Amino acid sequence: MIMALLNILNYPDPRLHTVAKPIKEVNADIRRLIDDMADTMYDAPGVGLAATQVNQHIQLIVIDTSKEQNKLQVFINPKILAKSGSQDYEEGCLSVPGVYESVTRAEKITVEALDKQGKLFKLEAEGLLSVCIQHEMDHLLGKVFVEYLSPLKRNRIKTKITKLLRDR
Ligand code: GNR
Ligand code: NI
Repeated sequence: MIMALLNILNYPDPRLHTVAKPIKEVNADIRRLIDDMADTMYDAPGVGLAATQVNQHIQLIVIDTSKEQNKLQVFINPKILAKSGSQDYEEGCLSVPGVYESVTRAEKITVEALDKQGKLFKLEAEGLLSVCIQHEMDHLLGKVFVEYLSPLKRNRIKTKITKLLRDR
């Protein structure tokens, strides 16, 4: 099997702030992108990837929070129907390499989305899966998790990553 690894945009790339459009039809092109995004996520490695991060501004997310990394979950045009509670989680992001910071989000969520076959499904999530879905849905809105941090922290992160990318 030939893998296609996609380039991941790094913060503070302005393209990360693009708002993604809904997908009209789950066709072969979309399924190819899903496969390439999954390969890219597993290779990184990461537990999630939003199409925004690979410069595709459509509402598509892949997630795998399983220990064995063998339970791929696909969310197309996801909508949060309900949320409750709150939790703090130390988040990281493939677009913000080497940065881990605590973010407060809803504890439990109910999400509706289309799967890889274009079939509507509903899911209740908590813990890491809930955090990850919320983190990825933010990407689709053009939002990166560092935007929850103070301007001081965010500026330090911008400088750190710009240097990291310059020196590599
Ligand atoms: O790989 C990832 N790990 C992670 C850890 C805690 C909270 C969120 C995440 S998502 C991240 C992959 C990523 O950047 N997805 O957009
Ligand atoms: Ni991310």
